Amino acid sequence: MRSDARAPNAIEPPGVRQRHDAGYIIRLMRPGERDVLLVVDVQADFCAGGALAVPRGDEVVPLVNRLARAFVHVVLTQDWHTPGHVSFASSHPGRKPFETIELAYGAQVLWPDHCVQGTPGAALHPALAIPRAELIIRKGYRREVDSYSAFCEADRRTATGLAGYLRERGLARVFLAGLATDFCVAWSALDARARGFEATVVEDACRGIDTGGSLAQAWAEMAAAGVGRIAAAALVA
Ligand code: VGL
Ligand code: ZN
Repeated sequence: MRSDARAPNAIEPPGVRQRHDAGYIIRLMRPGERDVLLVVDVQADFCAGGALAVPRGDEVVPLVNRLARAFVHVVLTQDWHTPGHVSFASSHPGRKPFETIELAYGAQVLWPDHCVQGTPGAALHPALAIPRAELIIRKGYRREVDSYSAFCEADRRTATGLAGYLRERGLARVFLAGLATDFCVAWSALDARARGFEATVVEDACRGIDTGGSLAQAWAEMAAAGVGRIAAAALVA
């Protein structure tokens, strides 16, 4: 990230520090009292050996742990589905994972069974070490409705309560890391913006699924919505 490459969504933090790194000047920012790290779905099923493994998903874990130590406030999310959940291909006879169907609330990508409540696959990744996390938001826990977003279920009406929590605590800037960039991270970032929060994706602390062009589409939608992008190096010195 070049210091002179002032992207439209670049962050102008108070107390900017700088680090010189291989010819680049990296603007460092120290997360403060109004900033929160939202760690999205770093769960066993989304990592190697899991039911819906995100390519190289495990790689984010050490970086997410380091990021979390740099933040005053950290919130985690957990994808948390019932058995027989509507987002599972196995719930729709004749359908296969990664196909899309139309449900009452709109298009739904079908997935392998994953993150079933209380199963080992739904647990946070065993190497995730964030003892200070203040809140864990579980989402997608109703059989008939999915929820990629940490803020709002796929019916686009039912709130998870996260926006209220952040507002009541004076947390205005949301930094996102975790899995998957093109689904739960992107939907959460977009919903954060729609609810009046600043949102910035820590790009190298996320990994995508990328099915049917979903990754490029997610980045385009996030850019259009004013979601910022930052490298972890700007936050962890
Ligand atoms: C996710 C697909 C299905 C995610 C959750 O965490 O991005 N993706 N459920
Ligand atoms: Zn899910």
